[in-house]
Amino acid sequence: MSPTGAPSADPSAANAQQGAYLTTATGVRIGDSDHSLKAGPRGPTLLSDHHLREKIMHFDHERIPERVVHARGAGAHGVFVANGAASEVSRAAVFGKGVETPVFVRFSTVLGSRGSADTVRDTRGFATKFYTTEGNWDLVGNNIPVFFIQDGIKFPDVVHAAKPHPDREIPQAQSAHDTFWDFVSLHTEAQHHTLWNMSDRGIPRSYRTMEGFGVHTFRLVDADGGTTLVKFHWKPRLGVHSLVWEEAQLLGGLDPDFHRRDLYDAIESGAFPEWDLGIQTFPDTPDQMFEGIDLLDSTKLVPEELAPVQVIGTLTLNGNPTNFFAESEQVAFHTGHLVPGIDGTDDPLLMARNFSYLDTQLTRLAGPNFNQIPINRPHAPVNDNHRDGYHQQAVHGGVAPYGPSSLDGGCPFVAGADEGAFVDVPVTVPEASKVRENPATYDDHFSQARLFWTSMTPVEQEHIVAAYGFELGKCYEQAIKERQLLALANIDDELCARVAQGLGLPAPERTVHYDEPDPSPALSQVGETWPTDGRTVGIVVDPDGDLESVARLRETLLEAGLLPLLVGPHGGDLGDGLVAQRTFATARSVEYDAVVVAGAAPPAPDAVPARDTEAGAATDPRVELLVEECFRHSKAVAAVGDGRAVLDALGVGGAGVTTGDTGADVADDLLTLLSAHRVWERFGTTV
Ligand code: HDD
Repeated sequence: MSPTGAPSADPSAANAQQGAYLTTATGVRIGDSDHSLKAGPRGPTLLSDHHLREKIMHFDHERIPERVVHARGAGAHGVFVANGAASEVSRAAVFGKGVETPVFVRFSTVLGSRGSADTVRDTRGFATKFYTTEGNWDLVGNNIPVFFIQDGIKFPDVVHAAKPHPDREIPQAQSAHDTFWDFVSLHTEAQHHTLWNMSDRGIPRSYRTMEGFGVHTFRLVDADGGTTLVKFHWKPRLGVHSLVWEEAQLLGGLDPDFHRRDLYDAIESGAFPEWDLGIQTFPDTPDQMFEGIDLLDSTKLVPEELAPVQVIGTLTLNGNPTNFFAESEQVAFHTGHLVPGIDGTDDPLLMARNFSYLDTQLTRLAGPNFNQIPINRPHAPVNDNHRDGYHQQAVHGGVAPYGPSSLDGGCPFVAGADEGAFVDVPVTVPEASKVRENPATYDDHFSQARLFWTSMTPVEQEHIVAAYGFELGKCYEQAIKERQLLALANIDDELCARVAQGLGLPAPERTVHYDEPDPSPALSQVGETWPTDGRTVGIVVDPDGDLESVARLRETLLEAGLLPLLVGPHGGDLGDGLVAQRTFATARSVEYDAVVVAGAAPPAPDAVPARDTEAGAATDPRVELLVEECFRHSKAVAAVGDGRAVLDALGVGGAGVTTGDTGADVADDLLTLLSAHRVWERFGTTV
């Protein structure tokens, strides 16, 4: 069991940590693990020290290769409960009404190494392993519904272009460099995915506030063999929210583990993250097209306005890993891990993935037996005829690991469909010659990028323009910037002109023409309100101020499911039983969704250098920075009592700023502001 009482991999299964005494790997108790065996206290170390040899040998080999992509990530245990809505279109047991299936989910960035920062601009992985009664099903998705390439044969190209430059191995975990923009500007089918990366989706607020997508079209099979094409969507119950770019950059230094910490803390505190799983369904027609959209082209999405997402169940993450390496690092996902009732399609991207995910584990987990590692073990009984290989854990009985066999009672037997066998759908393959070609529908690289752009509100468009300005501004090669501007011209002339202006380059003319797509308002993150559970509020406390008001505000926020953190001029007791969780020295705005200045905040003794304000009585400069940053990042700002003078001195006011005599006066406003995530109008654009 994990510390939260939720299910996790059983450590005893790995024969680890049994008994109270320190032992060698072979179970011999050890009397001294701190001193090597030497010829006298100052003499040479003896080769006969078998414990030293074993301890150092094992340490020397602790590291395994990181994932070739998605190296940086964090996982959690949970449960998926189906509502039965998918049973009509799939016979999979996991979709049966009320069926509860244990899951392990791993979120990740794509580009960075294992130790890189969480908040970089990148696509996020959202991979789910369902331990169903019929075997493991892995839904290996991303937080962006489209991909850079249409054919998996180009995966090494896009990854080589996006990873750090091979000569200096910089920049780490960034797409803001020449080789990335060189590739995507030459290879224009990547423009749709790239536009999503440049939008707020590229810098999520939290793993808990990301959508997830299966990306490809999958094929569901019902009890009678009937088929339906589907796309999978994960919808976060807390809504889709993002950081702003400056926050993301600051967090890269101030808290590179921001997303990992957020996920762990939320689960630990019982604020279990939840997502609804939904499907868009399409008739399984021979052409596999829907409303003119090629369902086998993973650079295209199907707008929700054309095919609504139907909820088929809910995922709750309720258990943190007990051991990061054993679970989050060793978990191995594979798009070919399918169960009866869920099948793939001929999307050439998916086909290549079906090869790649098995193959990569041979290097990463050093052999073909990775499904025997505790986190990967199916909960369904396993009776395969695979034998031997590195790290074999099983002691197989019998003499006939082959079939057909007349020994061992002919066991194991193959099952029929009515006994739960995976039956391949007899899809008709069109008569064709072998070719290295794309269908003509794959030639449209821009219409859906434009669809995304025109679906954004002005404030979201502003963020996109700024993101391109940053990324291309980091490139050195003029020709690459110019080529990318041409791609932008083919998406939208205003987008192109605004980015070009920032780069100091002329905006090129559009060269590709296509029908104007209808916008999809469902793609925007702005305009709705969401639950505020788990939102973090920094409360700046003056130990000489109205502590009763602070205590009541803290209580109200806790009761509303938020996480109020008291920020004091010093650590420890602030008076009236209030204890500082942060100090002026350790607090920084990026940790909070809102800030409350609950009293005067004169410079603490460790403040250097204090800045005089017009009001004469200087505020601690770190509190000024806290307020200024929260304001600049369009977060809710509140002031109570003498805290109002701090805001006045800084000129902080207007939309999203609430003040009062006591905490009780600002609590409701704060909750309303937080439910909209940002004070959108403060970004300077009408939304
Ligand atoms: Fe992939 C890892 C998602 C295309 C090859 N991929 C990986 C992970 C996610 C995705 C979430 C991390 C899994 C984990 O947490 O362990 N990948 C995607 C999506 C794609 C996609 C949504 C397009 C729709 N991937 C893709 C292609 C290929 C790969 C086209 C190769 C042809 N992906 C891999 C891999 C990785 C991987 C090399 C690295 C580590 C691993 O598999 O286990 O096999």
